Amino acid sequence: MAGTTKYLRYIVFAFVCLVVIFFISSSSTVPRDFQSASDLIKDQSSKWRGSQADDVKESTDAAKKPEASTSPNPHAGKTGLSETAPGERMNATFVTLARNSDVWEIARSIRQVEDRFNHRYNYDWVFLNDQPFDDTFKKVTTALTSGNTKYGEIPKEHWSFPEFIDQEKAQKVREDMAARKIIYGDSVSYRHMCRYESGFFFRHPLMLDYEWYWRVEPSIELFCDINYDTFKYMADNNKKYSFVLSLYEYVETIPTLWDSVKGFMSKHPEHIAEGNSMAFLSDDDGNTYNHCHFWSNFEIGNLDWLRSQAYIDYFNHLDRDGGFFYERWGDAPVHSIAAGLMLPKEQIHFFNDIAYYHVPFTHCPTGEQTRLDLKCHCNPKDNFDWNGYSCTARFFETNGMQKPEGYEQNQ
Ligand SMILES: Nc1nc2c(ncn2[C@@H]2O[C@H](COP(=O)(O)OP(=O)(O)OP(=O)(O)O)[C@@H](O)[C@H]2O)c(=O)[nH]1
Ligand SMILES: *[C@@H]1O[C@H](CO)[C@@H](O)[C@H](O)[C@H]1NC(C)=O
Ligand SMILES: [Mg+2]
Repeated sequence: MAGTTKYLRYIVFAFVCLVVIFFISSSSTVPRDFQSASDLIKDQSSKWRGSQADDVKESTDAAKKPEASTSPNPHAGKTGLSETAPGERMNATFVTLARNSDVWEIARSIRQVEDRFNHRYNYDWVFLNDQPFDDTFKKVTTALTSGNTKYGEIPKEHWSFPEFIDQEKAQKVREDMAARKIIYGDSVSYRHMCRYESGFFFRHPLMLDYEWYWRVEPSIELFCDINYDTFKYMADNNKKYSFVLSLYEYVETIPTLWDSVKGFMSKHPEHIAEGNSMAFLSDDDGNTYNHCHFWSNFEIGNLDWLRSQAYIDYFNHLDRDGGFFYERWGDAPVHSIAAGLMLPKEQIHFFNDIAYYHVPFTHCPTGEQTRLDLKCHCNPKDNFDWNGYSCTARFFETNGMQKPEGYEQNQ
């Protein structure tokens, strides 16, 4: 019994000591309380601007005057982001396919695109939906964008089963894919979405007014400033299609896609470009598909190319073979194969400086100076490009391009 009380006394004593130590240590930051609110904010913002850890430590040092906590930021004011960019605008628009229920997820995306790029350029934004957009969707998205917004309903014939599709067969496929737990394998609407993005969005009446598009999906993130007109870059450099992430497609969703592509190639050899990117798509000179594709939830591209006879013939050929419904062909491999075969390889651009996230992958530039200059907030460790599941290394190799600074640390 006496032993227990002794221990109890030790514990109480130890506790009192801890309280005293805590008080002494925390009292050393007391002068902070006498800093003005604006000094505190400056303090915090210098942390966020990424000034050296030493400066942050100094600011909590009781002996230092509050002024010592702010250090000149070498990056300050360099981008002039608050101003509207001078010069002409391109014939271009953002485009988003979305449901009314996606409003808050697309709101997040818009805010990021505006903050990082479009508040200087004020490009238009076209929203497309198989249902009429509701007032909330229109109100929220219009408030967030700096350009004109347009809301389009998709004509029924672009979002339904073509008459040549055998409904029973398509249903069996969905049941089978559901049983095999293939992602979106049982979804009809997902298939309409993929087919729409593959063959129709660029022909929507609202899109006919434009030459260039930038596709934006719900819940994406942009991690770096974009201080130049990406559409103009595409035009000036003779680019037609672009990407930030590439990967291997889930084989179960496209077992016969390449057979259909081969059928197209022999039917329309005139549409196959000299000096194309076949080496990106196939390891055996076109016999089989290696499943590499550009991730199409991000795209900056040329609408006139998608509206060209070559692309329309390609889409119609694939559509006829039925794989949008009898399998689950995605618009990413469909667009990628088109770009890979029908464009000279120099016309496909990798935007290393557009840092991007769509669940579950991140593109973050590996070069430190790039990230500092562009005020990036992504962790380079999250970059997917030089990982074995990405096809971006293959893109660099097939194009004879030099890999960006810092890529080795990322493998
Ligand atoms: N209007 C409409 N838009 C849709 C429908 N299904 C998907 N979308 C949109 O089509 C795009 C792609 O759909 P997602 O659900 O993002 O498909 P995903 O990117 O493959 O998969 P997640 O990992 O879920 O993002 C998004 O912009 C969606 O908002 C639909 O039934 N109707
Ligand atoms: C923009 O591009 C579309 C499609 O090419 C074209 O029809 C339209 O005339 C262009 N508008 C302007 C202002 O150049
Ligand atoms: Mg998505």
